[in-house]
Amino acid sequence: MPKLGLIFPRFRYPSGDYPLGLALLGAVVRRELSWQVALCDTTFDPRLGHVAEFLDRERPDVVGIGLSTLMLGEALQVARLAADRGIPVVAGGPHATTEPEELLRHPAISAAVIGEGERPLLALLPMLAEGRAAPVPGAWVKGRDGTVWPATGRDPWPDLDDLPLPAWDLVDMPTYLSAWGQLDSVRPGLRGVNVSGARGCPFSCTFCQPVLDAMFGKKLRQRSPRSLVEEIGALKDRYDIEGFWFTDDTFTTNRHWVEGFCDTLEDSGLRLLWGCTTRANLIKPELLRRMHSVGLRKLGIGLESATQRVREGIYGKGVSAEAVAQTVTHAHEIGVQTLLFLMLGAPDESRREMIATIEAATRLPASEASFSLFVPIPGTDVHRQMVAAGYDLSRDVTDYDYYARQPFTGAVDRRELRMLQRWAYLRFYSHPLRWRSLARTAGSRAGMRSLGRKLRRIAPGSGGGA
Ligand code: B12
Repeated sequence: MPKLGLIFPRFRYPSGDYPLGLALLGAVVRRELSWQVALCDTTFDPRLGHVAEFLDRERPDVVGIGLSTLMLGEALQVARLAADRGIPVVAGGPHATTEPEELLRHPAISAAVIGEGERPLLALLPMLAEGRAAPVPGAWVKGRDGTVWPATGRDPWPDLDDLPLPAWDLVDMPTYLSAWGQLDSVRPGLRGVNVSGARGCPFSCTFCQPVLDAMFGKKLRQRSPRSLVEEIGALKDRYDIEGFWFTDDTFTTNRHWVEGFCDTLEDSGLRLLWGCTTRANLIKPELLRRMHSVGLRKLGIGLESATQRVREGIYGKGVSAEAVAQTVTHAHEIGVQTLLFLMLGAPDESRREMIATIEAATRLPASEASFSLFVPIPGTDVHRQMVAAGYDLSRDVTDYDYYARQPFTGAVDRRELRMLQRWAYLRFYSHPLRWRSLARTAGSRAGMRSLGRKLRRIAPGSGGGA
């Protein structure tokens, strides 16, 4: 029986978020092609030697690598290890979606899949295993003589309910469960896992689109509440989870669907705690109350910047600061914690504007805040706009570090920007509004572990923790 070797080359910023996309691909390949599948995940053992051992032990017929832009450098090294052993390599994930041509220029890579990988992979595997090359919907393919067939478009999976359960047996789930931290502020050390309920995003934030569009399309496609609750039930049976977090970009886009999900979850009797991310203008207090009644305890909300000029003029967010303040306050009153997403360092953002964002976030009764440094991801609208405005973004993307360094010089220099980021965390978490939850975190070993991971991200010379 032929074998697929999947590789998740996450060498930096380990986190408790398991490679859900790869686990799904593994399950689909097993079900549809009856191939064997093995998975090498470098998250908790980030060494090239670990990958080489995997390749020599498993001897896969084809290797599939999933990569975001942050993983590009290591992914190319991993591809070379496979090619040195004569194994054809197919790349997929966000970076393959936005830069397929660039990836195919690399001698070790034979195909790059655009967006959803399930259908293209099923078509590619038998072909690559036989050493053939031909056009495949949803993939860029390179022949042995260097001929390249571009993808004619995406080839999405038509019915999300028809996907098998992710192949959890391929992943080190016990380690992921203990490293998972999405609901740590609710209860430190809570055992949980991520789930995905939908694909597609109808919104147009310039720091994200059209990358998400290219991956999953503009139209929102949702799983039925029943299929989702079955997956959550299976996770409870197998791993005794206490909670879960939705990776969906905007969980409450469709209110009726959310109500249906809440009913189905309630009927299941599972009684788990959970969280999700949404836009502040898409969740009214009645819906929040209903979600809270079936276990919602945390909501991720993007404010990005408190100033209209940056939030709307540069990021095109389409959500007012007032809507964010209202939703955070309502959630607080109802008993749902909020995690605010903010960015510092837009191209010409001034120190004063950044301080306004830090102060606005600090005043809100949110339990957590994530102050990222703004980084223009290749393929996004804001990246294009910056290039048109004359910014030099030619820097090698393998040198990008989304947490600790900007690849361009903005109105505030890099050193000061990092200082502002550290000050933002200090200011936010030292405010009396956060004292209670800080005390809870400090009082437990799991809480301190999770705090340590977050602090490593902003510490001088940092390299780990997500
Ligand atoms: C959950 C999540 C995370 C988790 C980690 C998830 C993980 N296990 O890697 C956390 C919170 C840690 C995270 C961190 C970051 N993330 Co993130 N994240 C997401 C999110 C919201 C959901 C991912 C997911 O589970 N999707 C559902 C599964 C089913 O899809 P999937 O994994 O993409 O897999 C499908 C395809 O990509 C493809 N595929 C994937 N691998 C492979 C492999 C092969 C061989 C093939 C053929 C196909 C294929 O097929 C899969 C099934 O259809 C996405 C947005 C989104 N809606 O997808 C952003 C997203 C992936 N993240 C992004 C970014 C930028 C980041 C950060 C850099 C941001 C930051 N400053 O914090 C960091 C970097 C982390 C890192 N090491 O790379 C970008 C990536 C853009 C890019 N060009 O790389 C995305 C697309 C959001 C966006 N639009 O900006 N993230």
